[in-house]
Amino acid sequence: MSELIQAVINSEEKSDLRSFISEIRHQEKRYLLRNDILSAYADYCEKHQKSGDFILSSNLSKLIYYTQEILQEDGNLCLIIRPKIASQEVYRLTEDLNAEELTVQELLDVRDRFVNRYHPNEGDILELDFQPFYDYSPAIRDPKNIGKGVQYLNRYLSSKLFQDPRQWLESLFDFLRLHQYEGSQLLINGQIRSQQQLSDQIKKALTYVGKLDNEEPYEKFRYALQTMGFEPGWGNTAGRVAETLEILDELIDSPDHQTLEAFISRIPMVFKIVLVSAHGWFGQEGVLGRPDTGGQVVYVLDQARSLEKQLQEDTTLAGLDVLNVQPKVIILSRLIPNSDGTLCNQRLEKVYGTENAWILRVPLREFNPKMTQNWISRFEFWPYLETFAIDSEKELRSELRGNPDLIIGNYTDGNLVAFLLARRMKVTQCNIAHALEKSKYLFSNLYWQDLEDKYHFSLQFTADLIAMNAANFIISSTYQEIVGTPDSVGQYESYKCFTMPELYHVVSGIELFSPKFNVVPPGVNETYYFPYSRWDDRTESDRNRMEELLFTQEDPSQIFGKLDDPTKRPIFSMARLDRIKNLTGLAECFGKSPELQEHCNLILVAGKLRVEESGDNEERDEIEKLYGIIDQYNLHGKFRWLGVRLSKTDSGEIYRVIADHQGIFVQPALFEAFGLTILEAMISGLPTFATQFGGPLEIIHDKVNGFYINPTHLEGTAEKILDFVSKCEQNPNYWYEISTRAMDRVYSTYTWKIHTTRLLSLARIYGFWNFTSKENREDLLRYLEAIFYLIYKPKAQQLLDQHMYR
Ligand code: UDP
Ligand code: LCN
Repeated sequence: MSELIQAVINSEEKSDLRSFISEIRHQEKRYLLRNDILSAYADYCEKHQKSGDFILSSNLSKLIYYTQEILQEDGNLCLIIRPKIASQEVYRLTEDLNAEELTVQELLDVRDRFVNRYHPNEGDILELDFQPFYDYSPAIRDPKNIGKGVQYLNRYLSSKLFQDPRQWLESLFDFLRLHQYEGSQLLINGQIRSQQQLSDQIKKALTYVGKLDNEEPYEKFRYALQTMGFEPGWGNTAGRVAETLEILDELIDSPDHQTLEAFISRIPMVFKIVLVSAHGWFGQEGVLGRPDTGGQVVYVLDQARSLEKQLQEDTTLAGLDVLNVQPKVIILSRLIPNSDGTLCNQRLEKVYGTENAWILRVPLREFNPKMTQNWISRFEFWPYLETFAIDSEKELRSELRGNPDLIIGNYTDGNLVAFLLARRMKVTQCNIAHALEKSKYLFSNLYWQDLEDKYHFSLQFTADLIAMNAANFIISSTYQEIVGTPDSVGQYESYKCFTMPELYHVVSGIELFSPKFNVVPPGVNETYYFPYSRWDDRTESDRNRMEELLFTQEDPSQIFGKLDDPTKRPIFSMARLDRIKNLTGLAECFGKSPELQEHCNLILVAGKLRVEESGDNEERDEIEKLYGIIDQYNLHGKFRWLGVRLSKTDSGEIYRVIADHQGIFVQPALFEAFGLTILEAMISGLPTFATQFGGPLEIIHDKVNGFYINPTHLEGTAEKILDFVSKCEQNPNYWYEISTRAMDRVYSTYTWKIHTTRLLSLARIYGFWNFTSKENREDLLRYLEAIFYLIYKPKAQQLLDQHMYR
């Protein structure tokens, strides 16, 4: 980048740079983000009648394209440049157009100065730097491979195996000896005492099982294998046992990454899993659509079901039915005594459709009953997490009759609890973010002090840093969740370097190139969400009920609006009424386009109809705004708003009924981390128009199996929908083409089966990696504990003190 800047400064483009800077200086904004920069540059080019050539290929245009932020200091500009994904350079451009590169520390000081929180005379600020802890572990080199950690790790491990076979095979042997299920030894017993003996016994066992019929059940030859040193865990039939032993034999003889992955994926080492989703309203009915309760609950429940099924399949295949192994999955959440008619006040609840998956709810200790007896917003939950983890540990041990094999945290609070539990129980920890609030709220770190009363970001971001660094592995739903796109910063990437003025500077908050990151997207529950064309699986009465609810039913208590012409093509959306979900934006887009209104009706399933019924400020604002838009654009007769909380069965059917009417689904969020409703709509066969900001960009291929929209461009969005509608009117096949490709996309890439197979394979490989690498994580974990006790806990105590007086 330095060359690019020099190229601008040392050419005739210098005068353009000077005048562009002068225009920026006249702007009111002193902190410009990428959109501001791009639009200021577009204005500049228009005003100065710059040629297309200049706009497309000048060095200045390139420099502007890569510039993510501009901060105006007194006479200087500070340019934060992102030359490629996951990298950043910072330059100070002086008034006389000299460019000097700034260090991360200098940049953080500039930012502090910008908000008048820079006090060098009062001493240095605490710097958090996690980089040294990653220096001795392998790192991915090419940014395009970020998020493919396990592939990388397998290659790395197998190359080690190749370089120093003796040491690695020793470790593998030690690892194989470790495994037990509730006191019963698995895989190999004490008769095999060395790696060499293992190798010899494998050959013997292979000769033995090779003579058996492939289908011969394991229990028939269990004792013969036992005398050779092999315990249950190799397979349920002679064929499967032979296969597993052969893979191990090959791994010992000629290791490569595929054989390593194939073998480790078969090791029976995960039977009990804990999924932590702490802040609550975690239930199976009557919880969705509330503020703070959306996709995470759906995701965790479906994941629990699918994990149980996969674990059962794996244990059966491994031949562990002889030990009566019963895998167990526990979703750990908080118990809420005043649970508003839901089951959130019940200690144990079985997950529907499972044999041994449970929601275990543990109450918060009673600090101030006004708080702890009730639902607490996720932004206020921080003081209760440590004691919740301590109490949960006891409950989990008694429910599981021991420790789990894997703990998965969800969202910041669940991830912190997972860290505390995993540390105490010495178990593999996996993190799932769902949504990192830091990038969702603009300038949330820079102005954290002003936002503290409402959001307590000092606690949240500290907890994020602790949990994401502590995790053995992290799964993300998309690549861009980790490192964004060429022109936008990723959610994890935003933790790389930032200031919390007067609290700390984060110099290196996370190693984005670490193999701990893995993209493993979620699936969709295929029991409830399936193609509209599967007529035999649909229930006619449900269909009729949803048809009426959507188009004709009159019930002012939960339905607003009456359609003049219910046969018009429906535009459908369903989301919580959060500002960021932007349903009001969709209503406005519809309101501003008479042509769209001529062809379509707009139908929303969203929140509540009345401000008085909502306990959430943001929801109340959105309700009022929606009524305002309906009146302003006179949408009466073309618009329906259902303030209903649908059961799963109904929500599945509602998408299909919209598809029966050849409707479309629109997801207009200002930012969406992933977007489960998009999968639900697509698998039902609905052509889907989704925001281009966030995860949907990876789910949909524009104009192939769905469409992108820019929800901040209302006219553009309306045009895109209209274009689709008119194509469908000209060619009735068009709707079916997109619909079919949408369904195919979900089935090929977004199923829970794919998700859990991958997740369990990760759990095994990271378990093995921790063991064999003898990677000393203790120093990192001690550093994280120091942050927890010295920064997090005092802040949490302050918040608790405030809660005591509520
Ligand atoms: N949902 C629902 N009723 C509502 C709103 C949403 O059942 O009124 C469900 C929806 O079907 C989806 C989930 O809640 O399964 C929302 O997940 P998504 O990932 O789209 O967004 P989030 O709410 O997590 O941000
Ligand atoms: C949270 C979100 O905001 C959504 O984008 C995701 O789909 C959901 O969690 C599940 O991960």
